[in-house]
Amino acid sequence: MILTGAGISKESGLDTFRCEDGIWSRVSLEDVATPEGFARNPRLVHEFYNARRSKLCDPEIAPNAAHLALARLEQEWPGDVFLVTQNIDDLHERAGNRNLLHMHGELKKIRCDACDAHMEWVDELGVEHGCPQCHVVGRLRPHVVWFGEMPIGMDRIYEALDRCTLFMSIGTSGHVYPAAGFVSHVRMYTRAHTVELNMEPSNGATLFAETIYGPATEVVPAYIEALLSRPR
Ligand code: BJW
Repeated sequence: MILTGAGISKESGLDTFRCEDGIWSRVSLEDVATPEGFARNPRLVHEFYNARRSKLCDPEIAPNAAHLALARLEQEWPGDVFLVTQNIDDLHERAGNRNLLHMHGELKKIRCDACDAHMEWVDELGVEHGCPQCHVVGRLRPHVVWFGEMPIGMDRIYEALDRCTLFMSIGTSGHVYPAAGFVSHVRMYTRAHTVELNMEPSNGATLFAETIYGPATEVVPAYIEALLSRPR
Protein backbone atom coordinates (compact mmCIF):
# COMPACT_ATOMS: atom_id res chain seq x y z
CA MET A 1 0.00 0.00 0.00
CA ILE A 2 1.35 3.41 -0.98
CA LEU A 3 0.29 6.84 0.28
CA THR A 4 1.50 9.85 -1.71
CA GLY A 5 1.38 13.59 -1.09
CA ALA A 6 2.32 16.84 -2.77
CA GLY A 7 6.09 16.17 -2.51
CA ILE A 8 5.93 13.52 -5.24
CA SER A 9 4.65 16.07 -7.76
CA LYS A 10 7.01 18.89 -6.75
CA GLU A 11 9.66 17.92 -9.31
CA SER A 12 6.94 17.85 -11.99
CA GLY A 13 6.45 21.57 -11.35
CA LEU A 14 3.45 21.50 -8.98
CA ASP A 15 3.58 23.29 -5.64
CA THR A 16 3.46 21.63 -2.24
CA PHE A 17 1.41 23.18 0.57
CA ARG A 18 3.62 23.51 3.63
CA CYS A 19 7.11 24.06 2.17
CA GLU A 20 8.59 27.55 2.55
CA ASP A 21 7.40 28.55 -0.93
CA GLY A 22 4.27 26.37 -0.71
CA ILE A 23 0.64 27.20 -1.46
CA TRP A 24 -0.21 28.05 2.17
CA SER A 25 2.51 30.72 2.17
CA ARG A 26 0.52 32.61 -0.48
CA VAL A 27 -3.15 31.97 0.32
CA SER A 28 -5.06 31.26 3.49
CA LEU A 29 -6.32 27.71 3.76
CA GLU A 30 -9.38 28.96 5.67
CA ASP A 31 -10.29 31.05 2.61
CA VAL A 32 -9.74 28.48 -0.15
CA ALA A 33 -9.86 25.00 1.41
CA THR A 34 -12.89 25.01 3.71
CA PRO A 35 -16.64 24.83 2.93
CA GLU A 36 -17.03 28.04 4.98
CA GLY A 37 -14.49 29.84 2.78
CA PHE A 38 -16.36 28.70 -0.34
CA ALA A 39 -19.69 29.90 1.08
CA ARG A 40 -18.12 33.28 1.96
CA ASN A 41 -16.34 33.91 -1.33
CA PRO A 42 -16.95 31.32 -4.07
CA ARG A 43 -15.27 33.54 -6.70
CA LEU A 44 -11.97 33.47 -4.82
CA VAL A 45 -12.11 29.69 -4.44
CA HIS A 46 -12.96 29.21 -8.13
CA GLU A 47 -10.03 31.48 -9.05
CA PHE A 48 -7.68 29.41 -6.87
CA TYR A 49 -8.72 26.08 -8.42
CA ASN A 50 -8.99 27.51 -11.96
CA ALA A 51 -5.34 28.60 -11.76
CA ARG A 52 -4.23 25.19 -10.49
CA ARG A 53 -6.34 23.35 -13.11
CA SER A 54 -4.90 25.48 -15.88
CA LYS A 55 -1.35 24.79 -14.65
CA LEU A 56 -2.05 21.04 -14.51
CA CYS A 57 -3.20 21.20 -18.15
CA ASP A 58 0.05 22.94 -19.20
CA PRO A 59 1.89 20.53 -21.55
CA GLU A 60 5.07 21.09 -19.52
CA ILE A 61 3.55 19.36 -16.48
CA ALA A 62 4.20 15.62 -16.73
CA PRO A 63 4.77 12.61 -14.48
CA ASN A 64 8.32 12.39 -13.12
CA ALA A 65 10.60 9.43 -12.40
CA ALA A 66 8.91 8.81 -9.03
CA HIS A 67 5.41 8.55 -10.57
CA LEU A 68 6.79 6.26 -13.29
CA ALA A 69 8.50 4.02 -10.73
CA LEU A 70 5.19 3.53 -8.88
CA ALA A 71 3.48 2.62 -12.17
CA ARG A 72 6.26 0.10 -12.80
CA LEU A 73 5.70 -1.34 -9.31
CA GLU A 74 1.99 -1.86 -10.05
CA GLN A 75 2.86 -3.64 -13.29
CA GLU A 76 5.69 -5.83 -12.04
CA TRP A 77 4.90 -6.61 -8.40
CA PRO A 78 3.43 -10.12 -8.11
CA GLY A 79 0.84 -9.05 -5.48
CA ASP A 80 -1.69 -6.21 -5.23
CA VAL A 81 -0.40 -2.64 -5.29
CA PHE A 82 -2.93 -0.07 -4.04
CA LEU A 83 -2.01 3.59 -4.38
CA VAL A 84 -3.87 6.16 -2.28
CA THR A 85 -2.99 9.72 -3.13
CA GLN A 86 -3.82 12.94 -1.31
CA ASN A 87 -2.99 14.76 -4.54
CA ILE A 88 -5.71 16.13 -6.79
CA ASP A 89 -3.45 16.13 -9.86
CA ASP A 90 -3.66 13.26 -12.37
CA LEU A 91 0.05 12.48 -12.66
CA HIS A 92 -0.27 8.95 -11.22
CA GLU A 93 -2.89 8.05 -13.86
CA ARG A 94 -0.76 9.59 -16.59
CA ALA A 95 2.22 7.54 -15.37
CA GLY A 96 0.13 4.37 -15.66
CA ASN A 97 -1.20 3.48 -12.18
CA ARG A 98 -4.72 2.04 -12.35
CA ASN A 99 -5.40 0.72 -8.83
CA LEU A 100 -5.55 4.25 -7.47
CA LEU A 101 -7.77 6.29 -5.16
CA HIS A 102 -7.79 10.10 -4.82
CA MET A 103 -8.77 10.54 -1.18
CA HIS A 104 -8.82 14.38 -1.45
CA GLY A 105 -10.58 14.48 -4.83
CA GLU A 106 -9.56 15.35 -8.37
CA LEU A 107 -8.79 18.74 -9.91
CA LYS A 108 -10.17 17.77 -13.31
CA LYS A 109 -13.59 16.87 -11.86
CA ILE A 110 -16.40 19.01 -10.48
CA ARG A 111 -19.71 18.24 -8.83
CA CYS A 112 -23.05 19.91 -8.34
CA ASP A 113 -24.15 20.70 -4.78
CA ALA A 114 -27.76 20.81 -5.99
CA CYS A 115 -28.10 17.38 -7.67
CA ASP A 116 -24.78 15.68 -6.74
CA ALA A 117 -23.86 15.04 -10.42
CA HIS A 118 -20.10 14.48 -10.87
CA MET A 119 -18.36 15.36 -14.13
CA GLU A 120 -15.00 15.81 -15.84
CA TRP A 121 -14.08 19.51 -16.18
CA VAL A 122 -10.88 21.02 -17.60
CA ASP A 123 -12.08 24.58 -18.26
CA GLU A 124 -12.51 27.56 -15.98
CA LEU A 125 -15.37 27.22 -13.51
CA GLY A 126 -17.36 30.15 -12.10
CA VAL A 127 -20.47 31.08 -10.12
CA GLU A 128 -22.23 31.90 -13.40
CA HIS A 129 -22.07 28.29 -14.64
CA GLY A 130 -25.17 26.11 -14.59
CA CYS A 131 -25.10 22.38 -13.92
CA PRO A 132 -25.26 20.44 -17.23
CA GLN A 133 -27.57 17.89 -15.52
CA CYS A 134 -30.03 19.86 -13.33
CA HIS A 135 -29.38 23.34 -14.83
CA VAL A 136 -29.24 25.04 -11.42
CA VAL A 137 -26.80 27.97 -11.61
CA GLY A 138 -24.02 28.67 -9.09
CA ARG A 139 -23.96 25.34 -7.28
CA LEU A 140 -21.03 23.70 -9.08
CA ARG A 141 -17.85 23.22 -7.04
CA PRO A 142 -14.44 21.60 -7.48
CA HIS A 143 -14.52 17.87 -6.64
CA VAL A 144 -11.97 18.24 -3.84
CA VAL A 145 -12.04 17.50 -0.10
CA TRP A 146 -11.75 20.57 2.08
CA PHE A 147 -10.99 20.73 5.81
CA GLY A 148 -13.95 19.46 7.80
CA GLU A 149 -15.18 17.27 4.91
CA MET A 150 -14.99 13.49 4.77
CA PRO A 151 -12.17 12.17 2.57
CA ILE A 152 -13.19 9.82 -0.27
CA GLY A 153 -13.11 6.00 -0.06
CA MET A 154 -12.26 5.64 3.63
CA ASP A 155 -13.82 2.15 3.94
CA ARG A 156 -11.76 0.85 1.04
CA ILE A 157 -8.63 2.53 2.43
CA TYR A 158 -8.94 1.02 5.93
CA GLU A 159 -9.66 -2.43 4.44
CA ALA A 160 -6.43 -2.15 2.44
CA LEU A 161 -4.47 -0.83 5.44
CA ASP A 162 -5.68 -3.80 7.49
CA ARG A 163 -4.31 -6.36 5.04
CA CYS A 164 -1.20 -4.68 3.65
CA THR A 165 2.27 -6.18 4.11
CA LEU A 166 4.19 -3.04 3.13
CA PHE A 167 3.13 0.56 3.75
CA MET A 168 5.06 3.28 1.89
CA SER A 169 4.46 6.98 2.55
CA ILE A 170 5.91 9.29 -0.08
CA GLY A 171 6.16 13.10 -0.22
CA THR A 172 3.73 13.98 2.55
CA SER A 173 4.37 16.14 5.61
CA GLY A 174 2.09 14.11 7.89
CA HIS A 175 0.13 17.14 9.06
CA VAL A 176 -3.29 16.30 7.65
CA TYR A 177 -5.55 13.62 9.11
CA PRO A 178 -6.82 10.99 8.53
CA ALA A 179 -3.89 10.27 6.12
CA ALA A 180 -1.34 11.22 8.79
CA GLY A 181 -2.76 8.48 11.02
CA PHE A 182 -2.43 5.62 8.51
CA VAL A 183 1.05 4.62 9.68
CA SER A 184 -0.11 4.27 13.31
CA HIS A 185 -3.08 2.21 12.16
CA VAL A 186 -0.81 -0.12 10.16
CA ARG A 187 1.60 -0.53 13.06
CA MET A 188 -1.19 -1.22 15.51
CA TYR A 189 -3.19 -3.71 13.44
CA THR A 190 -0.72 -5.41 11.05
CA ARG A 191 2.82 -6.74 10.86
CA ALA A 192 3.51 -4.70 7.71
CA HIS A 193 6.85 -3.03 7.12
CA THR A 194 6.47 0.77 7.14
CA VAL A 195 8.72 3.12 5.18
CA GLU A 196 8.75 6.89 4.70
CA LEU A 197 10.35 8.40 1.58
CA ASN A 198 10.39 12.17 1.80
CA MET A 199 12.63 15.19 1.37
CA GLU A 200 12.87 15.57 5.15
CA PRO A 201 11.50 13.87 8.25
CA SER A 202 7.70 14.28 8.34
CA ASN A 203 5.60 15.03 11.39
CA GLY A 204 5.21 11.28 11.98
CA ALA A 205 8.72 10.19 10.98
CA THR A 206 9.44 8.33 14.23
CA LEU A 207 6.46 6.04 13.62
CA PHE A 208 8.08 4.44 10.56
CA ALA A 209 10.35 1.39 10.77
CA GLU A 210 12.48 2.73 7.89
CA THR A 211 13.07 6.29 6.64
CA ILE A 212 14.79 7.44 3.47
CA TYR A 213 15.30 11.12 2.70
CA GLY A 214 15.97 12.87 -0.60
CA PRO A 215 14.15 14.08 -3.73
CA ALA A 216 11.35 11.73 -4.78
CA THR A 217 12.78 11.38 -8.31
CA GLU A 218 15.91 9.82 -6.77
CA VAL A 219 14.79 7.89 -3.70
CA VAL A 220 11.55 6.39 -5.08
CA PRO A 221 12.98 4.78 -8.26
CA ALA A 222 15.94 3.42 -6.23
CA TYR A 223 13.62 1.95 -3.57
CA ILE A 224 11.32 0.37 -6.18
CA GLU A 225 14.28 -1.06 -8.11
CA ALA A 226 15.58 -2.66 -4.89
CA LEU A 227 12.11 -4.05 -4.04
CA LEU A 228 11.64 -5.57 -7.49
CA SER A 229 15.09 -7.12 -7.65
CA ARG A 230 14.88 -8.65 -4.16
CA PRO A 231 14.81 -12.46 -4.28
CA ARG A 232 11.25 -13.68 -3.57
C1 BJW B 1 9.39 16.30 -1.23
C2 BJW B 1 9.83 17.03 -2.27
C3 BJW B 1 10.52 16.23 -3.24
C4 BJW B 1 8.92 18.49 -1.02
N1 BJW B 1 10.64 14.92 -3.03
N2 BJW B 1 9.48 15.04 -0.95
C5 BJW B 1 -6.89 18.02 15.13
C6 BJW B 1 -6.27 16.79 15.20
C7 BJW B 1 -6.44 15.84 14.20
C8 BJW B 1 -7.22 16.12 13.10
C9 BJW B 1 -7.84 17.36 13.04
C10 BJW B 1 -7.68 18.29 14.03
N3 BJW B 1 -8.40 19.40 13.69
C11 BJW B 1 -8.98 19.17 12.49
C12 BJW B 1 -8.65 17.94 12.09
C13 BJW B 1 -9.04 17.28 10.81
C14 BJW B 1 -8.39 17.90 9.60
C15 BJW B 1 -6.87 18.01 9.83
O1 BJW B 1 -6.12 17.08 9.59
N4 BJW B 1 -6.39 19.15 10.28
C16 BJW B 1 -4.95 19.27 10.57
C17 BJW B 1 -4.37 20.42 9.77
C18 BJW B 1 -4.77 19.35 12.05
N5 BJW B 1 -8.67 17.00 8.50
C19 BJW B 1 -9.79 17.09 7.81
O2 BJW B 1 -10.60 17.96 8.00
C20 BJW B 1 -10.03 16.00 6.78
N6 BJW B 1 -11.30 15.42 7.00
C21 BJW B 1 -11.58 14.71 8.13
O3 BJW B 1 -10.76 14.57 9.03
O4 BJW B 1 -12.85 14.17 8.17
C22 BJW B 1 -13.24 13.44 9.35
C23 BJW B 1 -12.72 12.02 9.39
C24 BJW B 1 -12.26 11.48 10.58
C25 BJW B 1 -11.79 10.17 10.62
C26 BJW B 1 -11.78 9.39 9.50
C27 BJW B 1 -12.23 9.94 8.33
C28 BJW B 1 -12.68 11.25 8.29
C29 BJW B 1 -10.00 16.58 5.38
C30 BJW B 1 -8.64 17.05 4.97
C31 BJW B 1 -8.71 17.77 3.63
C32 BJW B 1 -7.36 18.24 3.14
N7 BJW B 1 -7.52 19.07 1.99
C33 BJW B 1 -6.33 19.64 1.34
C34 BJW B 1 -6.79 20.66 0.26
C35 BJW B 1 -7.74 20.08 -0.78
C36 BJW B 1 -7.03 19.54 -1.97
C37 BJW B 1 -6.22 20.58 -2.75
O5 BJW B 1 -6.64 21.74 -2.86
O6 BJW B 1 -5.18 20.20 -3.29
O7 BJW B 1 -5.54 18.58 0.80
S1 BJW B 1 -5.21 20.44 2.49
C38 BJW B 1 -3.75 19.95 1.69
O8 BJW B 1 -2.98 19.15 2.63
C39 BJW B 1 -4.18 19.02 0.54
C40 BJW B 1 -3.19 17.89 0.70
O9 BJW B 1 -3.66 16.71 0.09
C41 BJW B 1 -3.01 17.80 2.19
C42 BJW B 1 -1.75 17.08 2.62
O10 BJW B 1 -0.61 17.80 2.23
P1 BJW B 1 0.72 17.03 1.81
O11 BJW B 1 0.47 16.25 0.60
O12 BJW B 1 1.27 16.31 2.97
O13 BJW B 1 1.66 18.27 1.38
P2 BJW B 1 2.64 19.16 2.29
O14 BJW B 1 2.94 20.38 1.53
O15 BJW B 1 2.13 19.32 3.65
O16 BJW B 1 3.97 18.25 2.42
C43 BJW B 1 4.78 17.97 1.29
C44 BJW B 1 5.97 17.12 1.75
O17 BJW B 1 6.74 16.80 0.60
C45 BJW B 1 6.90 17.87 2.72
O18 BJW B 1 7.18 17.04 3.85
C46 BJW B 1 8.19 18.09 1.91
O19 BJW B 1 9.37 17.95 2.67
C47 BJW B 1 8.10 16.98 0.89
N8 BJW B 1 8.77 17.30 -0.38
N9 BJW B 1 9.57 18.34 -2.17
C48 BJW B 1 10.11 14.35 -1.91
N10 BJW B 1 11.03 16.77 -4.35
